[in-house]
Amino acid sequence: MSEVDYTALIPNNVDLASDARLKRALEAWYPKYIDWWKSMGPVDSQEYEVYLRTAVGVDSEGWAKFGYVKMPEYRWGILLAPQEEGRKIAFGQHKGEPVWQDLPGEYRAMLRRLVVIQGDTEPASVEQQRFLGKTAPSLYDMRNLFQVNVEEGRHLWAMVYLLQKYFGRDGREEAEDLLMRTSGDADKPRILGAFNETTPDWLSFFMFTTFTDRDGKMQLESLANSGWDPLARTTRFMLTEEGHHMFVGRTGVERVIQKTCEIMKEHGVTDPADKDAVRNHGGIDLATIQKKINFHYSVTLDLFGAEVSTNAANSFNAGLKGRYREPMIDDDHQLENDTYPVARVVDGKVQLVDTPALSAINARLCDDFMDDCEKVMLRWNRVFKTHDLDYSLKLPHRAFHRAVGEFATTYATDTGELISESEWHEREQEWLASDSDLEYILSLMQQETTPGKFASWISAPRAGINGQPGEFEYVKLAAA
Ligand code: BYC
Repeated sequence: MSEVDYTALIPNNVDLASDARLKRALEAWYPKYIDWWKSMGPVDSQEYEVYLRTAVGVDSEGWAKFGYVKMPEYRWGILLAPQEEGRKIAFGQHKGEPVWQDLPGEYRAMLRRLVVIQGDTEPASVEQQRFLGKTAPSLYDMRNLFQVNVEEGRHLWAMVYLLQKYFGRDGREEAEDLLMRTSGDADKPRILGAFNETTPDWLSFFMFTTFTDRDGKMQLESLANSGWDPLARTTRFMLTEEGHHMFVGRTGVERVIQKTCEIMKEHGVTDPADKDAVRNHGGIDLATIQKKINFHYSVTLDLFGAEVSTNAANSFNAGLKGRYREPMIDDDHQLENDTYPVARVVDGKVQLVDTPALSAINARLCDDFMDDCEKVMLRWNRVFKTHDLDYSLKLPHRAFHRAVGEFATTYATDTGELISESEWHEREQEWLASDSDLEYILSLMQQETTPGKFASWISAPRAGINGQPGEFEYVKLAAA
């Protein structure tokens, strides 16, 4: 079945109506989810009418419709990409065997862990972003934030469906726990580090959606080739929605850079290190933008786990989690005799070391992520060229500011020079925003609610959402 049943309480294309046990379990979870949304989702926004996209199908064309929706009434559905007839496992020791439609018992624990970790990030990001609507720089941006939030909510539904359908009582307990952990909570934090950081301002939000959502893309791409077909089909459809989240991030930062360049040009500011010259005109200086890149990129690199990992080797070997765009890689997809160059600390320097490829799966995915981020930097740096400004932003070195993996115990500059812990702490503010930088950014965060108007520190987007004109009222606050 690939038609989406929108008459049901939980829209779905998985024929939920014919599985009474599962339907009951999901319907019992629904009010708990709504309670969570109302208490942990976007604050004071329950009555806003938001111009949102809702998935109404799973075909690549025409899969979504746009319209005003109050967020608690959003149709969070369970949507799987269509099943591919005759699909075979594409990698690992089961390569060439038919994909599993049922849960492969021997891999139950590994799959449960992958699904729970993926599921945990979705509500975590909504929690991290819950106050941002209050300081949205425009109605356009507020709408984009809420769009990202409701779709992360849908991605939680996607994982909860897998847990409830395939993992019995354990799955139901895990589904409950996904609503019990809270981002940043001292006792019950979210599972992965970056999802316990705060997202206090919009520059952080745009950096998060650029970098951390891009980790989401990489991880979902790796799961989209899973030999466990329900996981592959679920994540494949999630990827359809993910593109917009990264667009919001990339173009958000681009618009901040654009505004800063305009201020610099207009007021004859030539020294990019002259913070005050830009700040005096309500913009965000380039040095601070660079520092925010350094933070969000490094924290996101940690999400790939240790570069050399038995967990990753096992899930690859089992055919559960592949590499980025696995089918397009030209090798035997089993990797038993291959090596992969992994950056490691040798003799006090960062060097590439040939490592068994199976254990270097995380390192490779992380490298692919870094390449993808370089493309984003090219886009951002193009803005300087169009303003004839001789400046470029850059990604920090992979060893910079790391808490997980090969570089967790070393201290490195933004260019990868290994230094002592004391020197790093002395120089930290060369690379990371200071409290006063962060306070300055916070001081700019004022809600702008006039349609078509934007805060002082960000320029207007090039085009509206779904072809809407500049003055379109993306969020109707009046009802609130
Ligand atoms: N923080 O062998 P290791 C997204 C744990 S984002 C805390 O190094 P492995 C989204 C690890 O759990 C994508 N703990 O790594 C974006 C393990 O603990 P246990 C989310 C960490 O397992 C924006 C131990 O360290 N999806 O969708 O190969 C908005 C050793 O693990 C961290 C996924 O990540 C950390 N950073 O890889 C919304 C996909 N890193 O089990 C959504 C599913 C590692 O020994 N998850 N640990 O107690 C995975 O594929 C893997 O679990 C990881 C870690 C890539 C996360």
